[in-house]
Amino acid sequence: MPMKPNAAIEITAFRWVPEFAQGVVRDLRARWALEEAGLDYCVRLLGRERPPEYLKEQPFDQVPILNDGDVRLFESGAIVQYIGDKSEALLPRGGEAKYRAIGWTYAALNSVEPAVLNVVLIDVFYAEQEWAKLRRAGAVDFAKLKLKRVSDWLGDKTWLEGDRFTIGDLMMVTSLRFLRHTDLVSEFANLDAFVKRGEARPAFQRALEDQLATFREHEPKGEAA
Ligand SMILES: N[C@@H](CCC(=O)N[C@@H](CS)C(=O)NCC(=O)O)C(=O)O
Repeated sequence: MPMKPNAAIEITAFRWVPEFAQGVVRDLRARWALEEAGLDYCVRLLGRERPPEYLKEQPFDQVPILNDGDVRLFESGAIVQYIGDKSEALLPRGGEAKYRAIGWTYAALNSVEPAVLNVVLIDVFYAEQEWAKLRRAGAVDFAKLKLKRVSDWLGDKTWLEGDRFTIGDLMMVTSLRFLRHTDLVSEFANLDAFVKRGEARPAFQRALEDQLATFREHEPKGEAA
């Protein structure tokens, strides 16, 4: 298990989050990539209130960041690409294959995730608001269009670029998992199978279990919950 207290690579994660976010907080991406790469890492846990200095590490006060010696990174996409650069298991070494894998990380973050998060925001944070009830159908249609595009591209391939798993798949699977409270992904059988293939990878399982174990350990008790 690459999670080691004194490892050179450090990431940040939350000590605890409410149940709707457990298993999808974005440090999962860093953990999963590090597990795939077989790189040891340690985790600095943060609470709901971050120390003001954290803004110097993450300008948006979010998780994750990654520190590795002189390299200090924020944004899960950049972090996963950095880890990919350290491991051919995640990112082809050069040429078109490398940049197509990187391109899919942008596609996940920029073409798919905003549409996905629109639905999540409505369902999780604003479900009771009148405007959200009116907006939901449109948001779902837009998300479905994005899912259909990915599904059509994927076809009967195992991963987005064929037989080989890359950081692009890692990012896409984690973006699609934000919809786990809906049936939207399972409406596309190949996309559903794609997400399940990602989740079945031992590296993903270890990453998920480590994130969830932290939340179990720090579950608020009594009135603080
Ligand atoms: N674009 C950023 C988004 C990071 C992000 O949204 N992190 C969430 C957890 S998944 C967070 O820290 N939320 C707390 C907050 O925004 O206050 C990335 O991909 O790293």
